[in-house]
Amino acid sequence: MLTLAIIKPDALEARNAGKILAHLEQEGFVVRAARLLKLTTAQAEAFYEVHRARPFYRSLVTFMTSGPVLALALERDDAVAHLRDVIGATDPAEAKPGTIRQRYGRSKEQNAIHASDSPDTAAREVAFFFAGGELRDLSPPR
Ligand code: 3AN
Repeated sequence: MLTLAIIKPDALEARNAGKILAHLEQEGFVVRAARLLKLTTAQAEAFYEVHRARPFYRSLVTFMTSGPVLALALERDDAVAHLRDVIGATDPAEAKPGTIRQRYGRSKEQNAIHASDSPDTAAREVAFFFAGGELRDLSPPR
């Protein structure tokens, strides 16, 4: 099963991307696709469309376009639920010890990493960043 993670601009700026990726691999996730990109305003608005009515929407779009992000398609058993556990609560101050957001998040907005919140969302979000052919073939190396 696949899910989508995004290492956010705050974590890349702090050079925490490698530590976060190591944490994810340690948790059994396999990287099926990865892309470093700077989101356009239109892309960030579309990605966070469900939050359009929320008071933090404009600020979130501004933050998510403030620097590069690293989008990751990750595979594991029960990937969606497990990744939500590994990242921790939205607010790093409330995230359990040892979670990625507790370790690397700065604030409720600048919280280091995004993870899809349901299997349906994961399918949509993986497709937002990656075409089917870009997902790495998991067959053993020849
Ligand atoms: P999560 O990322 O834990 O699923 P959501 O989906 O409620 O949380 O929010 C999406 C993103 O919006 C969060 N990752 C965070 O960057 C930002 N956000 C959520 N709540 C707030 C808030 N109260 N103030 C500022 N930013 C927020």
